[in-house]
Amino acid sequence: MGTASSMVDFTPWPQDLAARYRDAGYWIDRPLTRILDGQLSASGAHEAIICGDRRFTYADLDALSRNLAGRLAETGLGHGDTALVQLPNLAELYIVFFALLRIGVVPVNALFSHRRMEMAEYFRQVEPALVIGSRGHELFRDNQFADELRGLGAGLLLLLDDEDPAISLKHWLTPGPALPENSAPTPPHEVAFFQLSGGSTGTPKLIPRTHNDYDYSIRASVEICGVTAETRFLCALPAGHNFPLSSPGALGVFHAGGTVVMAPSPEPMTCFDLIAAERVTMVPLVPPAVALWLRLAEDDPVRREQLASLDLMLVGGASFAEATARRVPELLGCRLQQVFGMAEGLVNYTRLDDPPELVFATQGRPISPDDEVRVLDEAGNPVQDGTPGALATRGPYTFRGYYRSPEHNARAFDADGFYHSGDVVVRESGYLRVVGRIKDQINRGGEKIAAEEIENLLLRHADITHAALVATPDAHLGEKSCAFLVLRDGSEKLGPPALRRHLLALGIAEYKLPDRFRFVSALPLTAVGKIDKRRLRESLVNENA
Ligand code: OOB
Repeated sequence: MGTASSMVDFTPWPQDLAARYRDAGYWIDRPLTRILDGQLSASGAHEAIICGDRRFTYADLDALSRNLAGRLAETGLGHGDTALVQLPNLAELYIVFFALLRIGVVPVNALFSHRRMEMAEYFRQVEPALVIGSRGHELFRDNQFADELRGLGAGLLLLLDDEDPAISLKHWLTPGPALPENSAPTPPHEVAFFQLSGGSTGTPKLIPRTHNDYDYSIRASVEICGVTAETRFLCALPAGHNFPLSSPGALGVFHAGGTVVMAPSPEPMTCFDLIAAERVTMVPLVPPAVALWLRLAEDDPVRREQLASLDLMLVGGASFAEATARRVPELLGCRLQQVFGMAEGLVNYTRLDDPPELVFATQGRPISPDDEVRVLDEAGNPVQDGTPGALATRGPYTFRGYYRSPEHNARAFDADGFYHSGDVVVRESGYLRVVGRIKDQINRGGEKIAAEEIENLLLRHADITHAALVATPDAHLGEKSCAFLVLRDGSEKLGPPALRRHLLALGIAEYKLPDRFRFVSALPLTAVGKIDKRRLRESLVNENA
């Protein structure tokens, strides 16, 4: 268990920059829990979360998170401790988040689509004292995985919907021991929680986010996106992801005193019904979901009328075609705001008063005047505006290092502390367009897949000697993944079902399964002997032509 003096380690900002961010009023040295505290006096009775037929006021959200915090503190959990949390899109996700922040326990919010491989990896990295999951997830349906985690040192394991009160999260949310006087969030300049990196490496990386940096990105996003107490925000993307959490996200909505309406997924039928029933005004979506919404609205004028209250759609996470962007206001009757962000920090928005050509054709400009963005050529020199180059950035809410990953950090950051995101962008008059990618990642409709992670797992198959995962264009998802494989001489032919079974048995999330497989006698190499992924991608495009 943690002690008051222990802290979760992270790479801090240099003193001079930290001072600048404080002087400019970005870092205000308040914990993220003040997002709730701020609402209580003003609007405790106002609805904070609508989740199915359950409605939670700000007073409820406060009380429930205090109940849980009090019970957790009683077990000795506190500063220096971490938690691994995996919950679906339910109010409990926010309640647990605030409860943990209150007592200075640092959570990782795993995605609900994550399976054994991802959960075990996050567990290994943060060594959590507490795990919170759901019986609704295959991993926790029986007790095997839970027992394994206990064996590995998880002192406390709570499950959302368990019958045994000793481990039922529902029970832990009921009033119990009061929150001890001396319990408090971690200091504002220290780690509040971990964000998940989309990643491009063999193992998923964690991003320490401090109260100060995250809180600033939330407050500024609220301004930029016009969130108010009247905002009714539909959370249909995975709620722990940086986009629906903080850009401006549910936390931005709580900051402004508005209402978050939970949806299980962005599936349009359910979402349209929710929008009509709850008079939703704002929604963040990834491009493939927008395409589905457009199709439903176009096919069915009655459905389209359900969107009457919708005022603003934020679209981000993956490339969004200009032609599709233009159809959003036309067909859905709402305004559009493009978002180009990353869990590592930097978030760009088109502004609500921008002319249409910027809103439709760019991914916006950074939140902060102190977001420093460099667009670099292959030698690392700045390119002219209008020329594509690699994005590098530092600023008041862009992290300075992945958790316990010195080798990867040495590559991801340059000597000036700029984070190289692996995106290729074009900058004009301060606005960015995302035009490509140099990181070895597939962006499958906003869900990120690190090629190396999947390649390593494919290579664990006894019959596979070489593996390369590449992106292939897809009309619906933007990109899908294709695995090129070289099989051991004389091995039996391996079909896609057997390969998928192999990967699923290793416990990876289903979205990471290659959509296609191609068998080749050798992988093409570049002049320096690296796998020539460009050639592999081109061979797929030619195949489709
Ligand atoms: C968001 O965060 P992540 O961490 O899942 O992914 C970040 C990466 C970016 O580096 C970029 O490659 C891609 O996702 N991306 C976009 C994009 N927005 C993100 N690529 C093209 N166009 C866009 N608009 O995806 C995220 C975090 C906060 C807000 C919004 C998205």
